Amino acid sequence: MSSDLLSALRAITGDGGVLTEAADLEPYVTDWRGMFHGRALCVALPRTTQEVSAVVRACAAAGVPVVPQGGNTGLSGGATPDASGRQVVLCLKRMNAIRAIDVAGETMEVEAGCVLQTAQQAARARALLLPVSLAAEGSACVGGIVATNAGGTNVLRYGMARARVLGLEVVLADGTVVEGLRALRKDNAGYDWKQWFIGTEGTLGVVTAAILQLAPLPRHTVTAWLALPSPEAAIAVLRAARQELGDALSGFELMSGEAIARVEQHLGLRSPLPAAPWFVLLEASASLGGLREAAEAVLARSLEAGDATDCVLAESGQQAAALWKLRECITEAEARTGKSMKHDVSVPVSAIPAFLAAADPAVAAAFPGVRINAFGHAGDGNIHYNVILAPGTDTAALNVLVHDLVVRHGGSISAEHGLGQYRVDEALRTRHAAETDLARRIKRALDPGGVLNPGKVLPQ
Ligand code: 2HG
Ligand code: ZN
Repeated sequence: MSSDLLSALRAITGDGGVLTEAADLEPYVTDWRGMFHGRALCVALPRTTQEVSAVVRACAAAGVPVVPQGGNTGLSGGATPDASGRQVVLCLKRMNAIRAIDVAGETMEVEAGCVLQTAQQAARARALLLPVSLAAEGSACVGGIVATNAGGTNVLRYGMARARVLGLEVVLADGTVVEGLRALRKDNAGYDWKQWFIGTEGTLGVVTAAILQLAPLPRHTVTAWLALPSPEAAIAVLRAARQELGDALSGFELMSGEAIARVEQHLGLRSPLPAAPWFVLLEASASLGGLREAAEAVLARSLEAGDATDCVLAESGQQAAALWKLRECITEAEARTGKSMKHDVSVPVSAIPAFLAAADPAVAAAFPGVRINAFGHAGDGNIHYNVILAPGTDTAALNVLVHDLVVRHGGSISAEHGLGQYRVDEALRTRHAAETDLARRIKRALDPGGVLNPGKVLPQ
């Protein structure tokens, strides 16, 4: 039976289109952090939408589940197959064309397997900005960015991946290709069905191509690094930045002093300011002038009010990149410190200080010896409240404690990393039953046979 399917998949995908050797499968059956391990019947690498459709149809006919995968940079195990060895990993990397860029319309049509950074560079070469930016952009693929509704560092200004998607091409669980590659800002002709495939992690369909809304490439950028006494102060600085910079404010990252100390210790980088309880990395960009003056006004106001105790403004692109490097290396420094539990949470921006004030002592009291690694995109309410474990930490109890506090502060247990397989149980526990029931009804309607990424987002 499985050899019939393998022959069919080989016939569909041509040379190099099916991998079965254990060594070849390894990079596709484990996530990049090494947290989730699975097995697979094979990896299929189609080259066209028609081949994706044929692969899905063949798998559905054989009753074999399909696990879509792009750059395999997710943090929730959404692209890792289960342990059965029966699932087919459907890797979209060979579908990587940038099909078209419409400069006047500020849109780009791109295939799912195109690396995000490649798409960003192609936009930049035409004086346009593809404003989805995240640490994994050198490997993450556009299809995964869409399918997981990725967030990142400029959501505050440009929204999550969802906000960039104008049109989609999708393969359904029965192999049907749904063609919705329309480059329209306004399209109210019925259900906006593309939303069903954005952020649903390949459980309702396989994204094969997208039309993305680009933005004008700003001519000027300012980047600042501030030392702060507290999260309350950070919210006051954010308010000042919104008043002085308005929509030009594109990034507002909050990092604990411990998070930056770990980056300095493990990666040999240096913060331009001495140790402080908290740091903020603030960025704004615009094409009109006056940006630097506005940023200086934010810093002056913040220093005067005591919300910032020290600050620097980058004097060059190189200095700005060094500041971003400090921020982007926090995940790696955390990994080098020890095993951690990730909590990708969001609360209303104004509730960030109260959430942290409640969570820090509660976690310290219940789990002696753990270290909290709190950082994130405070401008949009997303805190990565990661906890570096001590020997014997009860991780299930830790999740419950943190997530219950998140819910109590009006938050979500996944701001941007999605549920994958990692947070399915916690989502079930913390969401309203009617929300889960609605999701189940949609899953049943679009994938009655359970072909697409079973066990992800919803329990199997
Ligand atoms: C980031 O903001 C990523 O750098 C990773 O979302 C966060 O390591 C994490 O938990
Ligand atoms: Zn993040």
